[in-house]
Amino acid sequence: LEVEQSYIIIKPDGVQRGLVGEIISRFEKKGFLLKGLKLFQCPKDLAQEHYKDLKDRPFFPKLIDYITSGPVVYMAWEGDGVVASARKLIGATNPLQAEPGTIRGDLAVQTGRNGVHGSDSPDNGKREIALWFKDGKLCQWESVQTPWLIE
Ligand code: DAT
Ligand code: MG
Repeated sequence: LEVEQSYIIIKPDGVQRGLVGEIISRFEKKGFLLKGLKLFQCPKDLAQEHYKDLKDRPFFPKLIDYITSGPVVYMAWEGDGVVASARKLIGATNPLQAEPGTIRGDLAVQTGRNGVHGSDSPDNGKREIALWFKDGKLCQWESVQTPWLIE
């Protein structure tokens, strides 16, 4: 049986603002399993492919400029229900509407600088992980915490 995975990006503003540890910490402490991670400057063509569903939106060029403007940290996180749960941990797209306690609710003020990306469906999780982890290699490991998180 396949375990669900979500693709998460700490966007350039999150890296520049020194929030990498804070953001990773939210997913770690929740109890999801980190299966892949890289600090990386995203080229334009990859950004365009990643956000291809938004290519006709007026903000698309600015979104591509932003996501390629500096290094990002990208990750694959695993666990039952991780996609929907990560979206809740991240909060609403507009940080001013995001609930306190969420990453965007606590750490950001503008949609165009909302700090973090999370897959919106398990299928997109798969698609995005395949797109960014080109060699297809995630780290295969088990955490000693798992028996204390999952009965
Ligand atoms: P999310 O990142 O919450 O999944 P999305 O997939 O609809 O949101 O959009 C991707 C990113 O594009 C989003 O994080 C920020 C930017 N964006 C979305 N809607 C926008 C808008 N109306 N104006 C400016 N940027 C926007
Ligand atoms: Mg989205």
